[in-house]
Amino acid sequence: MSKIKNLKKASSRIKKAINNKENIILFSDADLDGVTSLIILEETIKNLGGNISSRYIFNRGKEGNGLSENALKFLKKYAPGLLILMDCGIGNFKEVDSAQKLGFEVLIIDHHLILGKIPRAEIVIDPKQKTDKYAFKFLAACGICFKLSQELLKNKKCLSLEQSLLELAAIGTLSDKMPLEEDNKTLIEDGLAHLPFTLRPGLKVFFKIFNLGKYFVNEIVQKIISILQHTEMKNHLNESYKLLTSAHDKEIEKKVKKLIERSLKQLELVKEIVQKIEKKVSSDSVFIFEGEKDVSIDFTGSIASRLFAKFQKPIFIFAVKNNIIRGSARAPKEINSVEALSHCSFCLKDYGGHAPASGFCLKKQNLGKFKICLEEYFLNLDESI
Ligand SMILES: [Mn+2]
Repeated sequence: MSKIKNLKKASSRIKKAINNKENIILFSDADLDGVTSLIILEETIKNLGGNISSRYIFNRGKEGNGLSENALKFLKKYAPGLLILMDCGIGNFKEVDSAQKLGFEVLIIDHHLILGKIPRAEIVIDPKQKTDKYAFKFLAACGICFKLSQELLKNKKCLSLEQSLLELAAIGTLSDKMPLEEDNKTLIEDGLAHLPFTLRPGLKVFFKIFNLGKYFVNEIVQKIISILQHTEMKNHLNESYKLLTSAHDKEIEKKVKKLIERSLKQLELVKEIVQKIEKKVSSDSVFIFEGEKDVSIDFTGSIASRLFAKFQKPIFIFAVKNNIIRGSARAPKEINSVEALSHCSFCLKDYGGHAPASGFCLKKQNLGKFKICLEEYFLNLDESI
């Protein structure tokens, strides 16, 4: 079977960077797919004797989607070097150019839909590129990073490392709600088989708190996902990253219990907002379009998913902050949410994602125009079906 396009090329480039002691910068999304992608590559590169100059998990609410001028301002001190973008990047046309001007070579590892063109990065891995002949198109970013890790470790296989990275790939793939078939099915089955015996202190603790006699492995994994999917950020890293990479310390159980408490509170808040929106929805609306002032961008996705489960129609939920609107979209099978956003891209600052689930950002002044544009899009779609 053929390999994912540019996987080999990326592996050779990373090996060259390790051998030449170049700066390597790992940059990822803050959700669990992004964080597990970052850790998989970090631990693989370290295992091969490489050094990571900087890790940067971006803050969607503050910096927008993927690489930003703000992040580059911070990272430029590491140029020249190899900048690796994970679970993001495929829509960062301008920012990739800026990174190169600063002296970076850019490697994109993404799995989101291609938005018409491809950024001018040195190497782009995204199985959704038309020119990628790899048959399976629905790996999460962490699944691609796991395959890249295997390519990198080819002659230096270490079973315990591979198992430990598989555990992360399984968690990241499940958290991104990728289809549970083909490559994903294998990754998840293998990863879940190892998880109860994990050596990673930050995962071990969950199996201590949620007893395996009481819960199935996949139930515990779902708990891990809901607790670690969105955690607080400090110095461009989040608590999930810190927990999943920490050595054992006596405080670890206490820290996880705090995270559990916080995620329960967040869940309550999400439920409240969902109920509030449910009351506003009229049964004949073609799509749901609602904004909330106090909601964090981290939760627009889970609010949209809950509403989608109930109404089964296109959902657009957004947060408003400093005149900038960021939100999440969900859509039923017959509708491509990214296509809808792309139809209205003239009102948007950025957008991207997958057909059933995507994200968008715009200036507040364009909100009215955006809604009208979506109305028109869904009306035309209705007529053509
Ligand atoms: Mn992802």
